[in-house]
Amino acid sequence: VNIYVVGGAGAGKTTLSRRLSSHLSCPYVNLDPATPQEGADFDVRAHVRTEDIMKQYDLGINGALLRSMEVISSSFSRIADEICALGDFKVIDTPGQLEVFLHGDAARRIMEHTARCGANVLLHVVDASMCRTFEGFLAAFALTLFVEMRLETAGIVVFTKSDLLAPEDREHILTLCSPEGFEEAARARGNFTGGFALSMREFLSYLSITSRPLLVSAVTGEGLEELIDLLHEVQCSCGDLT
Ligand SMILES: Nc1nc2c(ncn2[C@@H]2O[C@H](COP(=O)(O)OP(=O)(O)O)[C@@H](O)[C@H]2O)c(=O)[nH]1
Ligand SMILES: [Mg+2]
Repeated sequence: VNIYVVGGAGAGKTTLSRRLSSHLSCPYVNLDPATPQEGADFDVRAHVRTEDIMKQYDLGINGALLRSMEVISSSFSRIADEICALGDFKVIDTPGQLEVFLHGDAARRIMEHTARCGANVLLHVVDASMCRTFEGFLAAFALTLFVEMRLETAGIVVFTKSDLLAPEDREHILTLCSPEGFEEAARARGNFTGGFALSMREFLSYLSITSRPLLVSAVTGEGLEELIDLLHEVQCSCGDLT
């Protein structure tokens, strides 16, 4: 299983990737060309380093990040082969900013290639604090759908930093993950947000959050065992996340 950990900047991708790889005793892969990662079993920075691209092409950080992804794309098969050579389970950390990973075709080309050596799974990391309001939850939900569509891969949604949630926020998030709770919250809005939510509710069933809402904390370890069980199930069922 190739576990691609994706999500917004600062959502907790690297922290969770590191914990998962140590729990599963499996390789940790760094696909972020801008961030050095000590002791990674494969580091894309062996191929491209964003700080070098900045100098070489006289680019700012954003331009250099996008250019870095183009360089990655041009050597995708070598990178994917090296990742595949690492074994069965591997945790693959992605660039800090989600849109960098989604830019161009680097991610899709690598993922298409690694699908030959195991099922690809997206672990979509969402900062739980973003989902304390219905609007925030809806935005996270829409973003997840967008990412799964863009990468043509099904995912597991993980709400991170659960240790920072107040008990009532935790309850609220779990309620919104149920189709009934979601619909009730949408109907209570009744404006643009409510209408949008109701038109989207059918898609909720495509995401893992309805059947298995996972609140995870890298600090307390909450939800980690459950997440690992789910990943093992994915391995046994060859990628079926339901
Ligand atoms: N309280 C708390 N902080 C976390 C947790 N996971 C990550 N963080 C912190 O959030 C920040 C961003 O984490 P990082 O893994 O680098 O995010 P990334 O940009 O998605 O890779 C760091 O300061 C982490 O220490 C968590 O479960 N609980
Ligand atoms: Mg990171």
